[in-house]
Amino acid sequence: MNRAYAVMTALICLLFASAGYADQPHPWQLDFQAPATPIMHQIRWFNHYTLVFIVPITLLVLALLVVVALKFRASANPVPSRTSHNTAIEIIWTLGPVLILFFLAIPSFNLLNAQLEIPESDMTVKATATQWQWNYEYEGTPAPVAFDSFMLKETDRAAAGKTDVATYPRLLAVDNEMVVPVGKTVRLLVTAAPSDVIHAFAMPAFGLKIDAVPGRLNETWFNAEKEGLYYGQCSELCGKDHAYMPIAIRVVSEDRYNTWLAQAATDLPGANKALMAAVDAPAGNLAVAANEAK
Ligand SMILES: [Cu+2]
Repeated sequence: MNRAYAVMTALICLLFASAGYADQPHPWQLDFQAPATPIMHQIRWFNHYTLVFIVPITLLVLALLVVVALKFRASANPVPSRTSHNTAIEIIWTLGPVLILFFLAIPSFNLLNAQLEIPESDMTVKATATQWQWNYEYEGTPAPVAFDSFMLKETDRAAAGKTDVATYPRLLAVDNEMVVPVGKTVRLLVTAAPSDVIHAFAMPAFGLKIDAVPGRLNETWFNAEKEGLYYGQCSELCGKDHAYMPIAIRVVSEDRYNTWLAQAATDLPGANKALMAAVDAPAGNLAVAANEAK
């Protein structure tokens, strides 16, 4: 029994390991995408916690409706009760919901606080939305690093070295990903270009969703826990190509990030190619990484 369980677990791990590197929605997915930041862990926990209240309440209301419809229907109950007050019941149905709301409000405010209170950050990236692409600007770097990020065109796949559709899915992959180091607190400034429209920066695995408004600088943060390639989308209807301005964040080790950043200032395509070669090549490099980790 135990052995069967272990085999099952191993199989499931293998199944997800292949898809796990690029964090994106899966066919028939239930629940959220796998969390990759502390905030998303908290959101996921709060979702499940809320369900503990919602499910019994929904079932209770359904049961009451069924009982009332059957027991008090005109044919079974020709003379209806004329009761208009019942102090005990009124106290219960006032205090009950107050208590329930109290138990929901406390963790809800905690979560809001955690999202809105930006911890001391290690770096700042400004994301600017335009119809219909994103621009990323790294603040406070030795040399300025800023670039546009467009959805990857199918015709550009081969040239970009992004032929693997599992890692670089259609409609989600981009030409230039935002690159950040793992385990670092990234302060994210989000806006839209002047005289553009409202967009929204959303990254489900990070629990991030914030409006990009022209003339307004919104601020949020994330701290990615594991390396990988994460996908999100513009989440505010912004015109005909709203569906075609995805967001891709590549989380890499600090060393690789620093190497990338240094090269990206002068040669972004070269920096991206070098980074991809380092992280995408599976077996060989993983073994090297594992050895380095020891
Ligand atoms: Cu948009």
